[in-house]
Amino acid sequence: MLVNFERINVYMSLLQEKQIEQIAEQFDIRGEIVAVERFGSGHINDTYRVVVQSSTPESYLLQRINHHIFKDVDGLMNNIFLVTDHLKKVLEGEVDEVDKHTLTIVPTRDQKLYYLSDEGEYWRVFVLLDNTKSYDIVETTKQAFSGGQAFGRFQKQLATLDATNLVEVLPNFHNIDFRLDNLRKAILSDKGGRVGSVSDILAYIFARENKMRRILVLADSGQLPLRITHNDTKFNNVLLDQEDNVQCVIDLDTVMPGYVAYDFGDAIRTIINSAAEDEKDVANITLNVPLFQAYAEGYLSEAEGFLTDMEIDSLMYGVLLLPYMQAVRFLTDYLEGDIYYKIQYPEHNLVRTNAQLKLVNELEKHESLLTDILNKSLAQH
Ligand code: GN1
Ligand code: MG
Repeated sequence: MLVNFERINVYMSLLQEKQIEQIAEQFDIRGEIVAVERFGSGHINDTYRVVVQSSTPESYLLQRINHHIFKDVDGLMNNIFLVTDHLKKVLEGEVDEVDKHTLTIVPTRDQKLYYLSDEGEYWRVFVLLDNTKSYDIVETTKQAFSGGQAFGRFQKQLATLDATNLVEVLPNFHNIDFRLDNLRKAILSDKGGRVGSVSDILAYIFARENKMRRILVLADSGQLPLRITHNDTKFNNVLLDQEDNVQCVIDLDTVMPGYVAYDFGDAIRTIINSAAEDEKDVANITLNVPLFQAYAEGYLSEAEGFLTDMEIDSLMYGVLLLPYMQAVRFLTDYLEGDIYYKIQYPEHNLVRTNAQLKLVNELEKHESLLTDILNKSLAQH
């Protein structure tokens, strides 16, 4: 299902459009801007495509950064600059057109990485990588393999960048203790008056608390190295070319120090799911095992050389943890009255929670099968 990066038909008044065009004009964009239109399917930032006159070779992506979530915009943009700059250096000599394989920040006319408007909003521009595809739901093993290669290569390329140069943009982002504490706080304050209606879900979540702490336990005892990870490895954050080969990893907002199993698990969360992240009918949520195998093979073909044995063992923990953590996050937002994720209807966060927990359930049932597949993929290398 090719959904993302098509024009999303959201109404924009002419006034809004004019204002956003004026913002776009603050940036070092080549060519005359003729329009801006809504773009993409992110839950956090607002994204627009900047249409420039047809003779201009590049297209652009304008984003309003959600600074209620990303409070340190300066640190965030500096991270993205360091990461893309490093990737470009690594890619030199490896590929012909470096700028097609990594994001490029377009600075403001006064050479800043972002623009702060009079209204106190933060904006940035990237070169839009045309002629690429991204998928919300994976369709073929070739796509899954490419996705695995993309994130494996991304981690490998960043292994030579000093992690201490990056700020932790969202502290504790994938720390399950932190996420469960937030859920407990949301239960206590019950702002949305919804706690009574989700007691079964809460029981299911808290029954798995200890099992889901396995990565933290390993990390706290120094058994897992801290690396630079992407931290939002949804499959639609990989751009593929027309033949479904890897082209570029996008959405670098959460690139920061982390553990490899988090990236592996978050990717599998979307890849192995036969349905959407917010599927309403949980009966439709089943595991697509061949896609899991293809992603694992693609990932290990790039990453095996630098992973420790313990990191390899931790990958399966990440597979169970990430959908679980995502359910905890969606449910917390539901109980807090939907203040974090964009929603399309009132129960959206609850639907998302149930969909993720159904996935956890399926993954638990097939844990040994998936572990065997991982081990077989390893044996091939
Ligand atoms: C958010 O940027 P976007 O919409 O892809 C979220 C991720 C979640 C994801 C769930 C900064 O990502 O952590 O996995 O939604 N990003 C942030 O779809 O919270
Ligand atoms: Mg994101």
